[in-house]
Amino acid sequence: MLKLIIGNKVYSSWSLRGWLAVRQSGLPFEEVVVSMYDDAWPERRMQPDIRPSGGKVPILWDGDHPVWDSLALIDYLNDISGGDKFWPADHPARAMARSIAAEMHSSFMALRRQHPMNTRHVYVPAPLDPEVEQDLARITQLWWDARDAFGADGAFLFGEFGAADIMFAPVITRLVTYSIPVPDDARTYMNAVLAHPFMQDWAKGAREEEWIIPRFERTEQGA
Ligand SMILES: N[C@@H](CCC(=O)N[C@@H](CS)C(=O)NCC(=O)O)C(=O)O
Repeated sequence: MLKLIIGNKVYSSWSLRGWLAVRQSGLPFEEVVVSMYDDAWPERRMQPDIRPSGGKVPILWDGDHPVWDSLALIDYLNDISGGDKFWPADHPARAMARSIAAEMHSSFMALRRQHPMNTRHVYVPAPLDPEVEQDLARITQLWWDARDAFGADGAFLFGEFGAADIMFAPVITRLVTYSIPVPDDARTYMNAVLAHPFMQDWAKGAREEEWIIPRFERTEQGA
């Protein structure tokens, strides 16, 4: 059976992607949640079950074989689960889905650094850094373009829930956490992702966690 090692559900954005990918594959898996950045973490991340990824989560074990890095997880899970659950079949849609998933993986550093994932709170709105505004403009444009061209058959970027939605899911939780305003079409898409049963399951797991990682907490907390 597959084994997926992930970090704190409240805080670990890459873990959310890996976990959604395993759920999307439909394959049975064992879930192991580890607490990141506590006193034991430096040693924990160098144990044989996490070390192959360079000490990062998520890491997926298929028997003796590790797979790490969220895009690699998606592609590996796609390969072993029939090849039809992650990427649109149609080539133009597939080209765009792969491009925006890769862009999410490599970009939007200002948003990622300044607004770390934290599903526990909804903070009061605060002024945004211009670089974060640029990231958000690009992301919401990508969502619009995908939905406009390829999303007519469903509520997600390419109609059905898939790899591109998985890659953007932690952006969506950040937009909620930091009360960041978005256009109506983006809000509609966000609500569809947040209502997805896999996201609801993750949110339930996060609500049950008690770990606090101070570096990902803001002091001025809203409702
Ligand atoms: N590029 C990796 C990023 C993985 C990553 O940075 N994970 C974070 C948690 S969200 C981590 O393991 N941080 C712990 C550390 O670096 O010590 C992916 O796509 O999965």
